[in-house]
Amino acid sequence: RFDYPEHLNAAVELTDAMVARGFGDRIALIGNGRRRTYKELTDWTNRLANVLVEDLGVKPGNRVLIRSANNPAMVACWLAATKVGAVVVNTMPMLRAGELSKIVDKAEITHALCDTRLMEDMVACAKDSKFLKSVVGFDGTSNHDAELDRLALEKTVAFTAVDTGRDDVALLGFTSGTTGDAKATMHFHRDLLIIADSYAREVLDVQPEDIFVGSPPLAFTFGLGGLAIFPLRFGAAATLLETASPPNMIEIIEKYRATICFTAPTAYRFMLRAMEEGADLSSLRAAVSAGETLPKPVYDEWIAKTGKPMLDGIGATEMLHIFVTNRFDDHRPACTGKPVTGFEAKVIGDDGGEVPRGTAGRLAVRGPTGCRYLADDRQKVYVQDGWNITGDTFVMDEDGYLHFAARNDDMIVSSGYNIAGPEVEAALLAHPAVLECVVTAAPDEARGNIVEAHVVLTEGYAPDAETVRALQDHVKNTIAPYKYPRSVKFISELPKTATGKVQRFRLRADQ
Ligand code: 3SK
Repeated sequence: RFDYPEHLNAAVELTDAMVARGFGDRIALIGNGRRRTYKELTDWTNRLANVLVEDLGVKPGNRVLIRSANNPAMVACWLAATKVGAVVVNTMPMLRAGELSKIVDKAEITHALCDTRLMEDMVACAKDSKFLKSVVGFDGTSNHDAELDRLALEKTVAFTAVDTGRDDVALLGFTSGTTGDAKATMHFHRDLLIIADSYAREVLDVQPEDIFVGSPPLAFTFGLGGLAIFPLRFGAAATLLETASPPNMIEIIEKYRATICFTAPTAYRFMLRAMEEGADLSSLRAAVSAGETLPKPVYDEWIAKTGKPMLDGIGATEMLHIFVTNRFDDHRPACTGKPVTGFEAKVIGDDGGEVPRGTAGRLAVRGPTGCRYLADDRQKVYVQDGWNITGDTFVMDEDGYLHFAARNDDMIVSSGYNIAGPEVEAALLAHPAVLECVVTAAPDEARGNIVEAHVVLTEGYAPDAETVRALQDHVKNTIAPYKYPRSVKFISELPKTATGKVQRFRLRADQ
């Protein structure tokens, strides 16, 4: 089904090959006030690729980290690094030095390309790294006013991409493990095209006239697919927002008449309210919702207001992108749908066997894009006979549709972000006011869930608003700010079993 030549460089397919196919003059990327055609993007990535090889000494297989918010320069860096045969790790701008260091160590990153506005934590991470030998800044605002840009401007636009194989690793997708440790899955050059040729082609039927908009970071494979790979694969255009708040997305949808949106239900809820105030979202032909469960009222209201279904889907970094989805002509409320063509899904019990329809169990998925952990014992546990055992409990109904039931681990999904509870606990415990703590998900109207901390205070600290603020600021300064506990509750002791094990469920039940 996904029949690619043995020699394949995904970045070439998304740039040079698109120019060769006649898309050169079409707009590929819009961001930071500028539009880039496919020809301009191709030339830009080739210049950068020349710098990576000639000036930075990047060799095929080297791991290259990119640190940036969503902007065209980040896309250009990712494509350039892919063209030179590097294995790319895209990272979110909110990550702190400690979080970057875990990634650098795990992936053995040798080179980092960093938006100059985000250098501080990158440099702090590089200082003590035994792997990272070069950090070069680029201008994320696309004014070409940084070292990487200056070097690129001196280069030619001709570059012969490294002759990578279709099964060479091109990308490491990082997610925080449930304990906050760094885990990554490896993706091949062909995987980057498969997600476009399966989900984007089959479900979205992307056309060159489409204009994409959305909020997920390019560092999250949901964003990389939805805001870079899908548009570029089909000669469409992507709008990239460094701050993809719902109002900013609405502005872009209205300005460019965007047609396909990728975001989480939280943002769609905001858009529904904005429509009542006159926001014009009529250009949208596809609203893709993933990252958290889509509440039935949002699904219903979207259909009522737009006449089109919102496409709820579930994906995973392990599988690169969405593998189970609703479709325009086949969708149900409070339902994630059926597998994307080329993927299989089943619901299994504790013994690994499939459970009867209507029974809850672990969702397992098998498909061409996964699942290969990087140097991780998880491979033995979570990948069985090619099936990736996800962290989600689902029910498959009599008709084969999948319905989300719960998460199985300590991951908290808030506004589409996966937040590992134990990582927030570790950050809180580093504050002198915290004697013990447990972090749970608390249901939230706007965000789906929020991070809630249950804190036993050290003697001498007051359970007041000032302490709450101090703890929240401390977490924001220690790990990526989006992980901070929006709710902090003070308790006199943690509920524990006779053997001293914390009974998290009792704190959840208290909510
Ligand atoms: O559902 C998700 O969280 C997801 C993860 C990675 C890639 C795509 C998606 C939708």
